[in-house]
Amino acid sequence: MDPKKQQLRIRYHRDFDGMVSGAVLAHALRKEGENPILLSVNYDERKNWDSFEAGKRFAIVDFHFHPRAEYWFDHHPTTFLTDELRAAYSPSDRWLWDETAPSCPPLIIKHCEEHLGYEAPERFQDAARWSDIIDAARFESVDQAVFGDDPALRLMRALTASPNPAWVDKLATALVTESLRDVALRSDVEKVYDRASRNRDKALEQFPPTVVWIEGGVVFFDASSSKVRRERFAPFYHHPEISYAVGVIPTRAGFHITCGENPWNKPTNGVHVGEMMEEYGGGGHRAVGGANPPSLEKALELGEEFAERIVEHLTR
Ligand SMILES: [Mn+2]
Repeated sequence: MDPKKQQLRIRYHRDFDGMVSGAVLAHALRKEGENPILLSVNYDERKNWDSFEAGKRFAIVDFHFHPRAEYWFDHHPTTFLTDELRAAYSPSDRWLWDETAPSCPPLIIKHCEEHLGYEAPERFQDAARWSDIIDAARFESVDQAVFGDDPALRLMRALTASPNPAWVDKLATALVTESLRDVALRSDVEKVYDRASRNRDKALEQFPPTVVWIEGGVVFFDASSSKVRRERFAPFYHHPEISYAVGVIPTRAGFHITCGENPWNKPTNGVHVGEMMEEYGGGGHRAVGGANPPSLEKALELGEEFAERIVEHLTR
């Protein structure tokens, strides 16, 4: 490695597929003489996106496009923060966006194989398969999603109780050279996983009293209290017969309407959640979306209206 060359910083989205994406790219770039450092990205950093990592050499994976990124890979449809940024992107041997990809690591592996002559070890193929399952909620059952304890699922769960971002950087760095199993067996991971599992149990317990009504394949819940812990799949765990869960949850700044389709009981005549949410100033994908009304009162009113509209659609 050229000693005068700055160390490349791989900035990754702080979730399972983002962490694996960072590890894969770091491993692939070793052949190019790089010895990258892995650092997760904060959503807050989007505020001064123009000056992001100014004067540094960096790559971004599983997060917003940046024109100064030496390497950039993402699969999020919302990756471009402005139209100018959208116009600055075209696929190259260092950049790739594929919004049809269920998760980011498989696209990095394929791209590095095609453009860098990289050969990904089996442990990354394994991690990439799990990334697709986790990011696209392709779990075989709600039980696997909530209680699954394969190494990948233990890491996914542990991330929900991560003590600080530096800890996640440590795990991502370990994944450059170790398998999911080895990393999942670390004693610090076990400890955090146990704490995360207790949080999950508490969240499952706290869900039923938040239910406002269940009707026509839809549950509407009010989890706006900051005392209620949240488990994304709790509605489908408690009510496997429903097709949609609509609820109100707190955010740092206010309140959020969330709507998700039940991955294990998909309706035959479903709605496009993201497009419907656009009518409420929000957005999302076909199966999941959300919006941020200005007040709790508004969130509850519009959330309930949203849920009623789905009932009408499903039962008509
Ligand atoms: Mn991600």
